[in-house]
Amino acid sequence: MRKRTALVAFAATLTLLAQPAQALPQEAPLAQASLAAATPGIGHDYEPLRDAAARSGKTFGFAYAPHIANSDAKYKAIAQREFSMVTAENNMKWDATEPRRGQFTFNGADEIMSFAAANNQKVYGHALVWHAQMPAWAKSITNRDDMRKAMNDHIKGVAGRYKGKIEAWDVVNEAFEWDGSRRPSELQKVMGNSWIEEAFRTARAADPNAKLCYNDYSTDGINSKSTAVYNMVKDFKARGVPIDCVGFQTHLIVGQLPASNKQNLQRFADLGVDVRITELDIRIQLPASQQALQTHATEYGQVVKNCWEISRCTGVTIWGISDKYSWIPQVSPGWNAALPWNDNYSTKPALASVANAMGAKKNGSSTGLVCGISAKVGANWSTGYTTDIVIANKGTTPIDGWTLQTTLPDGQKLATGWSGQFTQNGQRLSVSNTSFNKTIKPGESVSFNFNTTKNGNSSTALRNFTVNGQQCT
Ligand code: G2I
Repeated sequence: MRKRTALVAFAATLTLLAQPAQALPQEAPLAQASLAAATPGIGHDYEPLRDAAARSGKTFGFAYAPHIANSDAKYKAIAQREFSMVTAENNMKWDATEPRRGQFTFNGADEIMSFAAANNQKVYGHALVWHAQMPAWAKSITNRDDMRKAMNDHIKGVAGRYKGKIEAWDVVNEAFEWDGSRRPSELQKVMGNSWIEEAFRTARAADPNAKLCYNDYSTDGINSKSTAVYNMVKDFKARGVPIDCVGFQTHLIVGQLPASNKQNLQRFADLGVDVRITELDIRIQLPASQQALQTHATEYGQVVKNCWEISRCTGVTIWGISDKYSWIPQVSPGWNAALPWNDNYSTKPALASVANAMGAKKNGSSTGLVCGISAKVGANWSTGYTTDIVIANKGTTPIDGWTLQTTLPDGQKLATGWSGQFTQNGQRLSVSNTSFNKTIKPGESVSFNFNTTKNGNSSTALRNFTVNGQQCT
């Protein structure tokens, strides 16, 4: 039994008020939430990288494949813990969402939206119009007006469905060649130069709140291709074509990060658009040497630093989590080791490099915050339950003001809380101190409780606890 303090006694008195109005079952089952169990195998002891990114006003994202999360608990745990933004690796593309003309299929895309909502993550939409993963029926259109209709109907169908819920859309992906000419795709050949701006105008009308981006690869330094994109963005801004952002995929080969990367991002930002690293990975020839892994780490850190030093850079998205599922070996046999987590989820030096570039704190060390959390289910009835939480200060300095965060099971809603200030955003619940339980002295603890409405989901297992952005031991 935890040592009781005056504060706990006070909170315990309030607990008596916390009984739900509904009739209680005879015996309330007890459940323990253990943080260690909630985040298996993350491979490092930094705070969640999303929390570090948030302190700089940035997001840290990843390319998400729902079928992997459904079969791999470590992938899912890292996906939930580390990232504040989700990009669909494949599920929002044209072939996935409109495999037959006019017949939209949103199963995978919807799954991504609900995963992101449950984990309080933003969604980066990828991609409305792209020459690859364009369904055969669309590729075979040869009439200009018909192609325009197909493209615009597709944009309206997909962007319209998720209107108001997408942070930013890659409206057009990969429309340029390395020499700065337009890629001779079916879109370009059938519609001519105006198709890109038409796509942006249609997207703006379909979802006026989403930021609209152009996204491409090998545009990471100043070169002919990035300059062609730059000139297009400049022209769009001058003529009032709606464009808000440019994505730099940043699929790199180790040792080849362009020296002009930051300068290139900055010149786009100076045009008045946001910039983002949208698909970062850095491939290495296998087996990866120690030296290659060091360069890999340095370059990962440098890319994050470059973004962090540009106020209009909204953040960094990495193209996957573990090498195990990376797209690289399919297209470049003999190459991989491209991500911060390897096949068995140990981390490479790149992870620490990214964490340090973001200013991430090691759990419990940098701020002196050493805490323990106990979460118990008190009353549990058919439509709701009470959770009693105790935060203990296990360190040597007082915790002066606290915010606890946790994730409620899907669909559940906070009903009423006691002895704290409660807010819910998606499934993420934040509880901050009141004036009377602000300070937790070393060796002492505070407690509070709240009722949750189940909304048909009987789970009582809360996940991903943090206090002041840090996990507790
Ligand atoms: O190619 C790397 C990326 C370049 N920028 C745009 C991104 O959208 C692109 O992502 C990749 C996905 O990571 C792959 O997962 O796009 C590929 C297709 O162009 C994706 O690969 C495809 C496979 O080629 C298919 O065989 C497979 O059916 O993924 C499909 C769905 O799993």
